Amino acid sequence: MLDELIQLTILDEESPQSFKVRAYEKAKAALENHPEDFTSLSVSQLTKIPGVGKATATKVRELLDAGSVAKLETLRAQYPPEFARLSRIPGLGPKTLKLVRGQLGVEDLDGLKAAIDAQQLRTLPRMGATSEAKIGRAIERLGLTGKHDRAPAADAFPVAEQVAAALRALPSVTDVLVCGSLRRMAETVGDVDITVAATEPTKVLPTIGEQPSKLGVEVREVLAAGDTKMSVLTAGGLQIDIRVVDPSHFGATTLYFTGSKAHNVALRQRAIDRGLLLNEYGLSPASDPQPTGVPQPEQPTQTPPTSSALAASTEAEIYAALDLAYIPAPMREATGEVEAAADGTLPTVVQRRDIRGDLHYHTDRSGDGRSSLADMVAEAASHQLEYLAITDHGEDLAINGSNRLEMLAHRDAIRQLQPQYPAMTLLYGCELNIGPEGGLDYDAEFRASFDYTVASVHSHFDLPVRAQTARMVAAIADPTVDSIGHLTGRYIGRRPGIEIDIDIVLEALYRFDVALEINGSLHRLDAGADVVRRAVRRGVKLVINTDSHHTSELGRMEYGVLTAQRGWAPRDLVINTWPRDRFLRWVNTHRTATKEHLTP
Ligand code: DGT
Ligand code: CA
Ligand code: CA
Ligand code: ZN
Repeated sequence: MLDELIQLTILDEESPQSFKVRAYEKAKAALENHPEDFTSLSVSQLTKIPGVGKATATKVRELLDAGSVAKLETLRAQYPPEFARLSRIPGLGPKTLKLVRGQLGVEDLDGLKAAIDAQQLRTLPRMGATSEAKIGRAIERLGLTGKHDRAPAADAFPVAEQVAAALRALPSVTDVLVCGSLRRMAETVGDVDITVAATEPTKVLPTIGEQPSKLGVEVREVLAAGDTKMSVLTAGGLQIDIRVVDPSHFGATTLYFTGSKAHNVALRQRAIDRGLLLNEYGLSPASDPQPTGVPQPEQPTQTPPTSSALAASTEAEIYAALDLAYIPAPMREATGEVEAAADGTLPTVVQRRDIRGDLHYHTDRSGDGRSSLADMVAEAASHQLEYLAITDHGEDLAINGSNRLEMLAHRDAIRQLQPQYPAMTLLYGCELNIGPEGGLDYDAEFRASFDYTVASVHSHFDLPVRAQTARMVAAIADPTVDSIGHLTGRYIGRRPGIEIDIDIVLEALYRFDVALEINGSLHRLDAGADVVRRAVRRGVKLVINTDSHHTSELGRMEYGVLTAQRGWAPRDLVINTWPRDRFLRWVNTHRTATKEHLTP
């Protein structure tokens, strides 16, 4: 609710810096950091939380009590999702958006595209042909298509997880799984698909009945409602499809609704080749061929669950019955996984439980970090990590970076904390900034004094491909760089990221033995699965990180791992699955080579 309120208030006040916006943002951070459940607090109790003002407290209470907020409803009426969504496009600030709407009558993406095609944007104050072209290119590169825009995974995941949790609490429900493209870890999704197993499948959805808010999210519209199927549109404009089935064929249904469609087709063909029938109810023997021309009495197109099913309750038994290795959901895109699962060449992809360290991790030493060193380290320890690189920003990142003296003091603090954590090795690290020509922070000698570094792009997103590639290669070739963070700097659905010649960059990573990060932030998922798959083919080392800036962000590791699976990343190529000794040996070799390189 607060995120949406902030977004719409920025539009309304025409500035992300307005007093109201800042108050909401401050309150949001305060509530997120509040250690206790605040849902039963009164308005006056809420305002006692430092950072929460009266206006926000009232709205939070209103939402908790009434399920909606009047102010937000008013803003929504003024700025419908099709319009509000335009503010994601780089170059379209709230002031420009107001003009685009007021003077050109643009209400949605199609209108905006038409205005660009008609060269109308350049006629507005403070705009020109260059900024018009830039906006046009951003729309193209973000893959925005129209009203039925796909939602970034970062928007869909929290909603899906909330609804799944609400469904889990309903009577007779035994299992809930988010399926579809979200389970396959696609970067953007058309809609959310959720499969529910229940001992009394027809009794679950009717209990929601007239109160769709029981789904745990704000519902704008119920699109369809039956006993075992339901589709709703959330206030944020996301469609959610729900199906409820008997636990006896839950696996067959989740397999079907996870897709992809092309993967399903390949599986069904394999079943047919073996005289079997695969559908959303299970894998069963195909019925004997009927003589043609004879009318077939009540032959249902979809076989209901029968005792003849060979496999139906779990996905694993269906794959096994088709003589296939189990295929993790993110790999189900019909890009060779069925063939590989059949001939035993499917790679053993990395799993969450294989991860032993996090190598991109911030504290409030960084301007954008929100938890202390002590808290961040304690949180990592509670996740049983064996090694942790604390990589606060280098000095070139203007407001967020640290100078040498600050870094050295930080190193002392890290060293002092180490004895408390005998089971976890703390590395004094740094997130270096890759400058427009590949330059890095501090000087080589100071950079060599870190235990570990990750270098990333945080600026100059618009250079031409050749310049970006050269910039990246220069950073990779620098002997003080151990890994490259969030390769393109993209923000899915919001900022396209740099354009590079990926083959050249992968070749450089391989040659210089620099690891490529898979950043687990849902906004980034960078390097993305396609790049990861190419990196794997080239033998480039990988590292999966959370890039946490707060103790609540360690769960991102899961999304990073799923992205790695989607890129077919084998466990052994991921350096933070290695046992501590092996990992430290690799880092030390890297750092020693660095120091030798620096000694004339
Ligand atoms: P999306 O929602 O566009 O991001 O992509 P999906 O893959 O989630 O697609 P969706 O929501 O239309 O359908 C969910 C799954 O249901 C899909 O991955 C596979 C299955 N499915 C849907 N329609 C068909 C179909 O016509 N044939 C087959 N074999 N499977 C289908
Ligand atoms: Ca879907
Ligand atoms: Ca769907
Ligand atoms: Zn970072």
